[in-house]
Amino acid sequence: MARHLITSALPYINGIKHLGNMVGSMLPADVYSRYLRQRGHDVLYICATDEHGTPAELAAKEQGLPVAEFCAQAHDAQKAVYDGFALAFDYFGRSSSPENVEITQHFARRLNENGFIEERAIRQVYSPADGRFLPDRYVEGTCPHCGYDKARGDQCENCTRVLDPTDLINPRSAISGSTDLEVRETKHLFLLQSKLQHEVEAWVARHEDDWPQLASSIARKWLNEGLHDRAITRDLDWGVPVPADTWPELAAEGKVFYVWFDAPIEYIGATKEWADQDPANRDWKSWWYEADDTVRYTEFMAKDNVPFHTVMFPATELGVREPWKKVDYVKAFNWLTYYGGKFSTSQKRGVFTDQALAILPADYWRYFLIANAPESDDSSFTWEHFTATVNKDLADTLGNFVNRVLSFSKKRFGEEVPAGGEPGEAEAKLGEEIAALLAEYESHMEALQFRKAAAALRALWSAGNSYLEEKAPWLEIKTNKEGAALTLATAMNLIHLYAVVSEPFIPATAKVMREAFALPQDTATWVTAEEAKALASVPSGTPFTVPPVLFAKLTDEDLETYKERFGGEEG
Ligand code: B3M
Ligand code: ZN
Repeated sequence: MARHLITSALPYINGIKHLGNMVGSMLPADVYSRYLRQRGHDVLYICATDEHGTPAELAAKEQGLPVAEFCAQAHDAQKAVYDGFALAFDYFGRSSSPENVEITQHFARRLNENGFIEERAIRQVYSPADGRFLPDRYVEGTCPHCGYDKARGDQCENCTRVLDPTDLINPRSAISGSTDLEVRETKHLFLLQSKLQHEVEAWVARHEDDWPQLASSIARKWLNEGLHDRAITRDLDWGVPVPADTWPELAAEGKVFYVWFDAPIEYIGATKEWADQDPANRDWKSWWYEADDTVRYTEFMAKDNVPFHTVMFPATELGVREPWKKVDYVKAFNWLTYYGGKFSTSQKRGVFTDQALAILPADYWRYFLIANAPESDDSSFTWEHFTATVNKDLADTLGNFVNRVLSFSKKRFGEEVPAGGEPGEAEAKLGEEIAALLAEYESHMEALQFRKAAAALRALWSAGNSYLEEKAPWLEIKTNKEGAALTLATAMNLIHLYAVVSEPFIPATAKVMREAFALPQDTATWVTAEEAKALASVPSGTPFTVPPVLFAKLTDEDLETYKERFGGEEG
């Protein structure tokens, strides 16, 4: 049994996230965590809201709330949505926690002691109209690299280049819109990444061949550009305070750490938050400190977050000169687009996580999103594709199979799994096929290839339908009642197998399928190859019930309604 630490990129606190944000981080992390738990591994899945930085302040300002109050409310609102999607975090923390303040300040002190932090006077954008410096997203303007005119001061979301606010062309205040901006001198702490370049390069070189191409190519690109010293403090009212014991002047000026300095440290902070809930039984440090040989750490994120996770955070962890766990595997995703364009909160384009749950249960979304995850390339959400996939894969292939097997058997043999004769050639062939498909599914999951894993799961579901069509118990029963009983009993064992192996993707539906059978001690967490071949885990005589139809088919009217409400290709 291995110890698996899993983290997914921390969603910014500023509002309910759209489906694209979830499919590129939390959802695949949940599917993978569930799978590993079912395979018997010791798994800790950690995430949190990313509560500092300009996104938090701007969002709080918009709602006329103090930032701390806004963050508390927004954290709970996001957590409620993720609960609705059955994202089974071991802990979903808050980067504004005391634990994260403590660890972030510790990291900063250690970096300073080791000569990797330097105080520098820099010229920063100041807005007289707003009476304050404008760091990061407080400035918007045109990206000097790609010309995108809504680039933010910290990163251009169009070309993902990391920017400095003073780089922007035609800069304007994101608070007041004022273009009357000055550049004034102010002092900040710099993380001397340039001094860690070689160590980071050596570390990346040891891992990049294992990582998906998307992650390793972005890390390599950043390294080839050369690591620049980066300001890791800001003139903001909200954030992890610079500790006065080490930097009294900057602390007195109210400087806080840059959000991307403290956010990755919150992975550790949230693990301590988790342990602080039950200190007698939870050892947070064993997951992070001197854990290189005992823990495998996998991170999930979208491509724009890769630089921070493969270069800046490892540089920080290397610079503290303490044995903190660094990531082993970076599962990076491309973008989920909406009809090829970007999801947009402000332009109300796309489906947001709370809206999705309001129209359909989580499993419809979980399956579609993972089966079409933007792994090797961007993928586009369209209502046409969504409704077609739900109808074909979920309603017809899985749902219909379960319903017609259980309904027909109940009607003709009663409410217990019927006693059939000895399995014949068809059952032996089916067993071999199921075992082979299960092995394929497992290998894709172990390789974190979610689209391929979904395809293998779909093939498992389809194999049941093919068997049923081939045996046709509704005809078989006319001439061979015992044969029909065998067919139905075999199909019911498939349903139980589907319940076990589909759980990572569609946990609620998996539970319904499993609970259809009154198995006294149904503790199966996975299915061995032998059990897959035998298809006899649910013995004849086991009482069963027929659950409601697992997935409702979506109609053309549904499709038109969704497109009307959320915008379609013409939007
Ligand atoms: N809050 C997500 C984003 O860039 C960012 C991730 C932090 S992970 C430490 O949208
Ligand atoms: Zn750009």
